[in-house]
Amino acid sequence: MRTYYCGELRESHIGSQVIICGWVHYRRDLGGLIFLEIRDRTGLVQTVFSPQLSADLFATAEKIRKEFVVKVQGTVRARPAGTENETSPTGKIEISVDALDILNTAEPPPFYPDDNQTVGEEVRLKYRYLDLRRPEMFQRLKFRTEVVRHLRQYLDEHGFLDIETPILTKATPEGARDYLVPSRTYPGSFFALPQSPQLFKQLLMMSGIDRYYQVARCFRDEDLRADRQPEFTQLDIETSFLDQNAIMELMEGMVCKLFSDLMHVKLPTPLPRMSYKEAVSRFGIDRPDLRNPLELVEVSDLLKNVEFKVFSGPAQDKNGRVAVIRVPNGCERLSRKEIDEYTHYVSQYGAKGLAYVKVNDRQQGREGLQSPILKFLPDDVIEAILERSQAQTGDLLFFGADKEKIVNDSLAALRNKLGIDLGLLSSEWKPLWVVDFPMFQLDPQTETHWQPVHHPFTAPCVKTTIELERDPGDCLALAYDMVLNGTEIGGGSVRIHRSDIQQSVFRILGISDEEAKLKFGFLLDALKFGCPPHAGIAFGIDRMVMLMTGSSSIRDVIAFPKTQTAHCPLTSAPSTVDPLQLRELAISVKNQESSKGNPL
Ligand code: AMO
Ligand code: AMP
Repeated sequence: MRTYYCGELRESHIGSQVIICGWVHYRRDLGGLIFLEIRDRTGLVQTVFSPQLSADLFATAEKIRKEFVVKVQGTVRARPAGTENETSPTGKIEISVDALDILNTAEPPPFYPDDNQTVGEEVRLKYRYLDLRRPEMFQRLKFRTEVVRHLRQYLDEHGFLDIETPILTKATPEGARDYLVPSRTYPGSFFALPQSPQLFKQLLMMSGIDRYYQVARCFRDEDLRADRQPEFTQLDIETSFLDQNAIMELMEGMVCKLFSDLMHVKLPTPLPRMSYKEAVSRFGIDRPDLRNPLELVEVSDLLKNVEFKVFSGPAQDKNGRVAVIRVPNGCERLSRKEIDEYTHYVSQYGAKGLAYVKVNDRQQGREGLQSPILKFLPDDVIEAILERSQAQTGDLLFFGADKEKIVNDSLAALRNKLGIDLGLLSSEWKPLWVVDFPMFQLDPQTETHWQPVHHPFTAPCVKTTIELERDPGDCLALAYDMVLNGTEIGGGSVRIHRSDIQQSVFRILGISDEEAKLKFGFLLDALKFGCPPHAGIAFGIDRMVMLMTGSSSIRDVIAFPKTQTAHCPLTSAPSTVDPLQLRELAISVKNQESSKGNPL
């Protein structure tokens, strides 16, 4: 149909007869002349209709409206002097039109590709095909294609096989709820959509495949955030006979090459490594954003014996913590109102307050400080806190005191927010590996049951079940997360390849032998028939592309994402189904009222 894409035409084409196809992006009628800007995925080009050439053609052009789909034939010519557009790659030329076909008309759309700023995300997602006409959306999807192509190429060159695993499967525990699919042939039974291909990739190692990858769709029914979707894509990887260091090196080679090829960014090699313990102690979180210079400083030991119960209580509690964040020049950068706003902000994370100390003059000791809590603290403690936090004149100290989790969550969030609000983030890329995770953590609800920190197939550092069961809380895992600018982009582990260890982990997690057999019998069987040591990882492709394209939401790099409340405004999914369909599936919906409509 066409001879060129719109955005390809240049001065070198002057004099050529060309045919282009696309959407009418802009229409300008100057009475004597009509200008149509035609858009396709490569860009825009200006076309000109003059009544002298053909009255019919001019009459057709007059009928045209924005977003009509057209085919235009004409001759490329230089724009008259003074009318060039230096900002457009095609701005020096235009097409003098000889023939025009209207391939399709368009009603006025709810928004035009260039006025997206004024429409809300719900509307953008409802008319996603219009939203995707925007050049930046096209560029992101194109970049995503390139990312996936590069990753595949690296893995192909390193002997990996691309193997598909089932979508209709059994629960694959990754810590979220499952999306279930009812079976018609087995009434009352359900498939689960995979939270990840975890068990299948392990089975592939037991099959001797040795190196596997898959660009795999994963499904998790969990609370959504800017970097989480219920349906997302992993680059899923598994290898046999590689130890933790070997797989980490192979994977950082892949990520560094990707950044070098596509972003012209040289990431540090080897990537820095930090233990989970250090990350949580210094940043309150296991995915620290190292672009941010602020740190948490431990002061629990200094506050055990002070009168102020808000501090001494958590300082004496073995599950408590008191920590400080020092904000350089915080005295003048943060107003009283802003401090109150930060206090309110951390309350979402369970913090009961946010004590602060203004260091007006470091030389003057107590006299140089300003804070509602000073009266509760003795001189030596104050001095020790100032010393340890390296406070300087003009700095402001924020304090978190509570259960460890609350202090970590609230100060980590505060650190991130201060970093952004005060413009403290450096402009470098800051990747790291976080390693030496604990195997288990206590369920925050019951505080008595163990949960896996990764998934239950992750190998412990110890070699025997006796060591493992002696003190599960102390046991470290052979697990590693890749973190980039505060986002976890990948996570993996060495796997358990011995059935006694696997059974012991299930026992610690409170999964009885019968339940383990029922849920994971196939894995336990497979472990008995010659399972090689194996290790793997999965990268979140959407998250990587989000970071690489500088997008603020994962939804901007997915063609048809779900909203924050996990529905699709375009198709209105999820939606109710025909009662007949439910009957065939032997399903009756208990509460018709709540299931009546779709979520819109
Ligand atoms: P994990 O659960 O850490 O590990 O997931 C791996 C990576 O997938 C991405 N990710 C997500 N991206 C978007 N939306 C989500 N809801 C979401 N959840 C996870 C993250 C994360 O680092 N089977 C293991 C991997 C393994 O052990 O090999 C797993 O799925 O970038
Ligand atoms: P109060 O004695 O509750 O008035 O608190 C005195 C100061 O301590 C206020 O600035 C509170 O914001 C702060 N504060 C109270 N509870 C905590 C806490 N758990 N962690 C940090 N600061 C707190």
